[in-house]
Amino acid sequence: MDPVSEVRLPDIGEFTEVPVAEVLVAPGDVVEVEQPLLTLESDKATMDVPSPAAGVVVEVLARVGDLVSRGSRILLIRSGAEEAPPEEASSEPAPPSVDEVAEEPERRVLAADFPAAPAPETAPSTATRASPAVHRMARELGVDLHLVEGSGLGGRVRKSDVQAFIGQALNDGSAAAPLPEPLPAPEVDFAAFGPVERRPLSRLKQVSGARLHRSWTTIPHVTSHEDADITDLEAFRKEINREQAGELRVTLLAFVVKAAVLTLRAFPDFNASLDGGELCLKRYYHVGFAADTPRGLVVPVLRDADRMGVLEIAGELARLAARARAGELAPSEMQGGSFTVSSLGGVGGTAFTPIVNAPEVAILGVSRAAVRPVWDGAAFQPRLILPLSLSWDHRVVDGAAAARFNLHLAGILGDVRRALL
Ligand code: CAO
Repeated sequence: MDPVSEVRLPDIGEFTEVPVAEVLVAPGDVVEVEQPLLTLESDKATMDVPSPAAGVVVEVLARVGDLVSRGSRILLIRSGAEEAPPEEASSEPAPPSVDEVAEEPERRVLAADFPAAPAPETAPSTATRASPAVHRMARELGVDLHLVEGSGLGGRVRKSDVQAFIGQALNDGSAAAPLPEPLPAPEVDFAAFGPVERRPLSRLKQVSGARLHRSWTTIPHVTSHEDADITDLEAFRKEINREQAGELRVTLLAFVVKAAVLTLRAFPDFNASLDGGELCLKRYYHVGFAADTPRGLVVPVLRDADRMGVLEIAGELARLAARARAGELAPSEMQGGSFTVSSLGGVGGTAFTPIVNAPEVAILGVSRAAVRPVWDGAAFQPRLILPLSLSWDHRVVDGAAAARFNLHLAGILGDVRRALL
């Protein structure tokens, strides 16, 4: 039988009566030389107490909370043993090792599922790989200790490891803690509340819905609103339509597209896409427009709108809208857009928040024009006012630029002579 010896606390420098924060071994554990036995935690420092010998732990004398100093008895160890004595072995499967438990997938899942749940203030179990102080530090800084490589004995994570991990994360841009998954929609038995009818979503709605959801959740949207006085433009439009004598119907949307292209020329950041860390500024002006069809929303793209006059734009809009409603658009007719206009003017509404058509940077929503009283400095005048709602990606542009964009656009729509400038 190998001799049993006492393990006492070695010299720990100036520290005396230091609380035991964590006991890392239990009777029957096989320990190696230098394997941490205890963690001590004072106000100023946290330290592991390594085993001076290899052997089997016979009895642990120190408990969490005990105050220990140099020479305090920590545990009894049967030195020289390579493995646990046969009488202590059981038919139960061996418990997982410290590392196995620490890396156990379930533990990660739980940690990710409940990131905001406070960790217990009691001393952690032997399954953890860091002292309570390090756990507390990691918790305060939002660091998942499972991701931190420990440089301490047996791979234990030290404060310096957490600091190094944060420094690295800040450098490589991965510092932000992953957001928790949104809660799934609650499962409700609607039929329990009254009669219901179920209808499958069209394929188009499934596809466009997924894209809209992606845009809405990945792009920081802001919508800026502006009113355009289109009283004169509407008179002009009617005059043009009279001249067309039914050959071509020029809708307001054609003027809006024309004015939008001229505004994009003046504000190129809105005719762009984020591409990696760069902004890809497009030198082409392909304007998509949302079209309501029996199958759902589609966005045909008017190519090279900058090379067209209003009449040509009107003709192209009518042609593409008809093809959209008939479900005849080719994929190429819905690709390559650099900016989108979504007009609900023919339907109604005073303002709305269009969702940016990623990877574009901005989308213009157009609501229904209405006659409103506008103060001209001396009296209220009845003016036809068109509400504009520009949604934009705040990663690329800011509010001042969006407000200027809208003012420029409203200026052209308010006086189409500006299109000549
Ligand atoms: N204010 C007042 N009247 C408006 C208007 C506005 N902003 N925009 C259009 N109108 C009028 C038109 O002038 C037209 O009247 P007239 O026949 O007297 O000229 C009437 O409303 C119908 O216009 P329209 O909708 O047929 O034509 P359009 O060029 O304005 O729009 C299209 C074409 C394809 C964009 C449209 O049919 C459509 O599908 N709109 C829905 C877009 C949509 O769903 N957007 C939301 C996307 S997010 O879900």
